[in-house]
Amino acid sequence: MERDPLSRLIIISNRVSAPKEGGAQGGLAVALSAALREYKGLWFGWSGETTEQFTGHINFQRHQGVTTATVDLEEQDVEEYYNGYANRTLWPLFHYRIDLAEYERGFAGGYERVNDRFADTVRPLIEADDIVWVQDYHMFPLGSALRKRGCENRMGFFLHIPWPPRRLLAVLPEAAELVRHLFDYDVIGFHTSEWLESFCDYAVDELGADRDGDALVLDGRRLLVMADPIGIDAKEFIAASHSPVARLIYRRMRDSAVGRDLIVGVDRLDYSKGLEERFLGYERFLQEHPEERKEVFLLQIAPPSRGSVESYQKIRATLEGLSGRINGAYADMDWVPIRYVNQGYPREQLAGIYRAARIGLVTPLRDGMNLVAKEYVAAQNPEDPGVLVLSRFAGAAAQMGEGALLINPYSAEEISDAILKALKMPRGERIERWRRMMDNVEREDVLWWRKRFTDALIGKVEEPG
Ligand code: GDG
Repeated sequence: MERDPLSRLIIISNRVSAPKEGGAQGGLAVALSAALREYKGLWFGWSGETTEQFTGHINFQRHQGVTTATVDLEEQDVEEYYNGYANRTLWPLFHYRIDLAEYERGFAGGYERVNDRFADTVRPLIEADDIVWVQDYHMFPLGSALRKRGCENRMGFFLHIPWPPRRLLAVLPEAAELVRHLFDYDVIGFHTSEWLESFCDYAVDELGADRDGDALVLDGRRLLVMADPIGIDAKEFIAASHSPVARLIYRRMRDSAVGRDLIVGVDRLDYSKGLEERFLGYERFLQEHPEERKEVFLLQIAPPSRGSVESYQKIRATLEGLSGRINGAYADMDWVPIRYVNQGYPREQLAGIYRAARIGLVTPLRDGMNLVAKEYVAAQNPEDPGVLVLSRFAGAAAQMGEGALLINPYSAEEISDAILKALKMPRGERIERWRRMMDNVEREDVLWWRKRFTDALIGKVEEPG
């Protein structure tokens, strides 16, 4: 089904990150910039800045073919909505960390207030034929708030993080209300069928929704549910890995490795990424295989994120302690087992680092998808690719499972065994495994993801009746 050429795409997400060279753009930002270049329309959200008094003033900008429209929020909004409900309540809970989730009415109230503010501000920008696509857990109630303001457009919602099992979600005081809000969208997308099934379980068992083929029906509202795994901009990333910058960094990494194998990890510094478990698994490997010790080193790139949230300060301190302890125990005058770096690198440099690495070590405890796993694959040399060691709890495992070495990140032994297996893997097997993953990375890229979602959204318009 072709979309109406007049309809624009309005993307709404918490943070709007205009395309830029380099810098640590998150997975979402990278994906959406690529999608928006294809469409007219705009990307609306929070500027990341604060203001004394919320005015709803919109700042329009245009960068590399993408129009952005951003608003500033008050300090209190940021505290309650962003640092509070989004990152201290929803993020931990949706990553199965009920031990870290905080439930405060003030957070929930701030979350609703900010979603109402977004709705008030963006509503006048939405024209009758526009398709509206809301992104992620900061904005669950936005569709509902827009409907209350008379918005009858096709509206879709995509969740970039896992959807927790029904009984975990029940811990959230506002769970039922949040899920009801989602029925004001026309389509909801998840990365995997696992997250989708958990959502359906909740809607059916707790709210009494009915399943009808690919849709759920509640109080007369029909919500199309789909698994739509996000990909990377594969062509762009392959090109990045052949750029002069990537080549230079590749050589620098190889020179500094002096014949040793590089194991690489790249993650926002977040407790969901299994960094502690990764270090412990690597430590286990060093303990169990003294003969391999000086043959490898781990480069962990972990740019800090959400530093004003206490659990993020804690994980940072834990990792500093752990890397210090492991380096203290095993380092020699000419070798350090872990290079732990708390800064981000431009994408082209990252591509060169991935390519130089014999192992990509990706060990989240839960992850909606995990784009680093796919970027690592895309950056490899087809003649001599590295091995992806991947957590079975990342959404990416559903697509990369045939080629990656899947591990349970809670088991230091499994991580250690997989590192050894990857180091010893013959070139033929490495190529065969990589090819399977690369086929998927190229086929199911970010354009494929976006098209499947917007097609589903538009398809609904043309449904009879
Ligand atoms: C959320 C979900 C889902 C990281 N360090 C640097 C850097 N990065 C880039 C990576 C990658 C992105 O950040 C991280 O994406 P992930 O997918 O791994 O993780 P989240 O940020 O948690 O993203 C996740 C994603 O949304 C999309 O739906 O996959 O499950 O949690 O692109 O390369 N980029 C640069 N320098 C760095 O140092 N340039």
